[in-house]
Amino acid sequence: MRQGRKIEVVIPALNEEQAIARVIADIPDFVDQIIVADNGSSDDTANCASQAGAVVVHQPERGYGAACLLALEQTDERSIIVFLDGDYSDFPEEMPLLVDPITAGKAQMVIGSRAAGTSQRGALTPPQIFGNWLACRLIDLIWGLKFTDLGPFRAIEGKALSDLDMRDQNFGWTVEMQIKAARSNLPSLEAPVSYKQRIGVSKVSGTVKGSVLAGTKILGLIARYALFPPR
Ligand SMILES: Nc1nc2c(ncn2[C@@H]2O[C@H](COP(=O)(O)OP(=O)(O)O)[C@@H](O)[C@H]2O)c(=O)[nH]1
Ligand SMILES: [Mg+2]
Repeated sequence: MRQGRKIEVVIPALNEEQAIARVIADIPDFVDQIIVADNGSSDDTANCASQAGAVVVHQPERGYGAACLLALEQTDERSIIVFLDGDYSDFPEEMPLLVDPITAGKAQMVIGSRAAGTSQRGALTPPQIFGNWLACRLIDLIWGLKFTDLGPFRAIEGKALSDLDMRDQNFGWTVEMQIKAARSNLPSLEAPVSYKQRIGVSKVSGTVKGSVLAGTKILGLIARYALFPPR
């Protein structure tokens, strides 16, 4: 509980056995539940996560978004939901920066911006920096809401998140949430967060294939929502 609000953390994880226990250990004590959504990791991620005190859900459908959607079934709409990566690149101890504006009623969604914060050299790849900047510029141009990053570390009101009716099964999850927040004028803020080199191997931006797939998916979603806005 934080300022009388229940706080639940969702961590999508794929083969993060080296990092997941350290991520969970650094999560502040005020968090009520930690849910690790495992996508059939071939390493010991699930076991390491449950030994570290997390609830583990198993999502057979591969994909970051699919993992988040399954984890959300374990959460309470009255909670504040915090998303965090499982590779120890975020600083879980900075969670109050994201949660407190929501408990204070200043916002319903807070994005942790690595662009506005301090990143360790090499923690963000040049295509990632450019891609996030371009996506944020387009969201501002099309829907008039300013963001500086599509950062994974973020907090949102549980009810607001379910009202956004999230659908994306993989790399489009973060941008879908920000597009829908902009389209529905959800009171949103950013907070500068720190970012460091991950432990282990990247599944997305650290690979050419992952970067191209993620980049295409992100720009494709922006184009789709701009040209064929769902009623
Ligand atoms: N469950 C699940 N998690 C994933 C998948 N792909 C990536 N992740 C997790 O999502 C987070 C971000 O992925 P990562 O490889 O670090 O991408 P990067 O930060 O863009 O390099 C990490 O915690 C990964 O373990 C997936 O297909 N399923
Ligand atoms: Mg990462």
